[in-house]
This record gives sequence, structure tokens and C-alpha cells, in this order.
Amino acid sequence: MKIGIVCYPTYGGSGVVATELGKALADERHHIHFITYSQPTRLDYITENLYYHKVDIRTYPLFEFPPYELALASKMVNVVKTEKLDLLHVHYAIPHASAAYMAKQILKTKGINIPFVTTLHGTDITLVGKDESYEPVVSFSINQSDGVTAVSEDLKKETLSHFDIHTDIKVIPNFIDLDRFKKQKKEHFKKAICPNNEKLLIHTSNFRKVKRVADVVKIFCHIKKKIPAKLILIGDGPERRRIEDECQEMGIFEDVRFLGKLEAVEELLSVGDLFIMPSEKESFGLAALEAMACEVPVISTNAGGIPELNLHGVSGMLSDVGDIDDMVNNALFILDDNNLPTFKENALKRAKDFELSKILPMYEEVYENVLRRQKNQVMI
Ligand code: GMT
Repeated sequence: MKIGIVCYPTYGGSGVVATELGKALADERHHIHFITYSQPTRLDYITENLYYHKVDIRTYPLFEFPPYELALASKMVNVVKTEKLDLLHVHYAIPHASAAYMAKQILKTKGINIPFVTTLHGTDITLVGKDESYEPVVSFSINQSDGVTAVSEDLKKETLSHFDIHTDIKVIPNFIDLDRFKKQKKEHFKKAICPNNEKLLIHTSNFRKVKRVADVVKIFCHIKKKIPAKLILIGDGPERRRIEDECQEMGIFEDVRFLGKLEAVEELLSVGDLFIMPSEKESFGLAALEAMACEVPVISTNAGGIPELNLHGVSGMLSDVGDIDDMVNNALFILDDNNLPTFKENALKRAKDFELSKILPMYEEVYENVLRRQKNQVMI
């Protein structure tokens, strides 16, 4: 198949899933065309059947807000025509699904029928999408999609309860490439960060409010009073500065390392003992899956789709959003030397349920169904 993939190319779960999916589909000999405003972060190589088309956003003094959606739709029209694509797959509803709808209508006037699949990732529904400033367009473009997928049962439920949807939504969870995300021998990292064999706690995120990074720091502070521990914070975003200030004020700055955006996050996860995900909302929790694949158990909230990934008492433990005391108790329980090896083993076992090879065929099936339906419509 020749597939056009549209996503946010920056650091973030939906872009990671879209790019890793495209790379895996290319390995299966599909022709994959990424259509984005910059090269996706995880698109770190190009092969004979992987392509990247840059969306040019022309500005004009009249435009206070450059019309990205129009530039994207125009680029989609262009790439579908020149590369003779079979299908478009857009990740994150806003504004990708509505731009795909526009491209589809334009192409129809030229006698080209291009179906599009929309994958809902989370905040495009739970946070931004249901805001009244976007809701009508989001509902419309989901309903107009030829196929819709959501990354968890919870996200599907949220979508159906907040939008008037009359199309089927297929749940396809996030996936993990276990060849890349696996425990590696990086003991020199551990020695450098934890010279006295302290327990190493890790959090990675885009430091948005919804991630509640301040809770990570509070949890760490309590744990540190009970056992020797260090904390690594990976990623960057709007809350980072405030969190750094808080660590200074709390007097724990020496035990916390801010590493910013990291490419080889699996190298640090390899030396971690516990991953902390105290998110307010999380449709799936890809960062937790990456940790689990590197044999790191997870303490998390029970928000959104996280319980579909992190199994309480097995791969980690779950608490209500903001229940710091419970998260601290859970963390201390897992970090106990009598429990930690079992939790680590179980974390990897659970991650294997989401192995790339198990999830990829689900997307291929969606594409095949969409193309079959389209063919039947043309015949009628
Ligand atoms: O978590 C973020 O803020 C990034 C966001 C995105 O769209 O890039 O991630 C969402 O999609 C990921 C991939 O499907 C999911 O694993 C994350 O749980 C989801 N984030 C939220 O729902 C907050």
C-alpha cells in the first residue's frame, strides 16, 4: 500500500506512535509518505520506501495566524496526486482530520477517491477537542473519516460520551519495539547518578500541566526521607522552569537531574528502578510502556487508559490522581528489595503484550477494510 502519514513531528506521544508505525509499515514493504511541517523526531533514517514531504507554511503580513490547516490540506492533495497514494492516515484529530477531509473533497473534484483514517491519541479529545471552540469541527471530521482508531478503550468511551459520533471506533493500543526498548548494560550511568547505590526514580514527559510533574517531586521528597534515592526528569516543556525552582526551594536540587529532551531514553530507563506517571489525564501512557519494556515498574494514577496498561500489583501500582501518600506507599512497597525483582520481571512481561508485531497487523487490517469498502462503493 502507498500510505500518507500526517502527524505532529515534535516530541510527543502521537508523533512517536505515528513515526514508529510508519517505519514498521515500511519494513513490511509498504510505501510510507510522511507529510509534516518538519522532519519527525523519530524519523532518524530514510529508506527506499520511506519518504518525507515538508508542508510549507507561507506567511503574509495580513495573517496574524498562518493558516497551517490550508497549507497541510494543499500538501496532502499534492502528495496524493503525485505519489498516487492509496490512503491517508492522520494522527491527532486537530487539525489533521479536518485537513484530510478538505483534501479528500478537493481530490474528489479531480476524480480521485482517497480514504482517510483518523487515530485519536488523547488530548485531541479529552482536553482540546471537546472545548467548544473546536468541538463541531472535531465531531464532523471524526464522522467523515473512513476509519477511526483510538489508543485505548477509555479514549473510545470518552469520545463517544463527548461527541455525537456515528461511526465505528476501533481500539488499537500503543505499541513498543522491544528490539530498541530493552534493558541495556549501562551500569556506568547508574554509578555516575547513584554513586552510593541509591534507588533511581525516573519520569519522562513534555512537562505540560496535565502530567502533574510537581507530584513527581513531592513523591520523591517523601521517598527520600525513607530510603536513599535519586530522581531523573527527562523531557522539556512549559512547567520545567517552575519545577526546577521548586526543587531548589525544597532543598533537593542535588538529588534531582533535569536531562531535557533525550533521544536514547532507553539507555537511562535501563538503569531505573521505578517510573512515576502521576498524570491527571492519559489516554494510554506510552512513556510508561517504554519504561516497562526496560524492566522498570510503574507507579501511576488510574486516570484514563493507564489501567489498561499498568496492572495494579503486577507491573506496578495505581492510585487516584493527586493521592501523594498512596503513591509514596506504593513506591516504597515496590522498591523493597524483596519485591523489586518480581515487579521488574512483570513489567517486562506486561510490555510484551504490546509488542510491535502484535499491534501492526491491527492497523493493516483497518487499512484493508477501508480500501475494500471504498472499492465496493466505487463498484456500486
Ligand atoms: O501526552 C502528551 O501530552 C502527548 C500526547 C500526544 O498526542 O502527543 O500523547 C497522547 O498520545 C500518546 C500516544 O498515543 C498516549 O500514549 C498518551 O497517553 C497521550 N497523552 C494524553 O492523553 C495526555
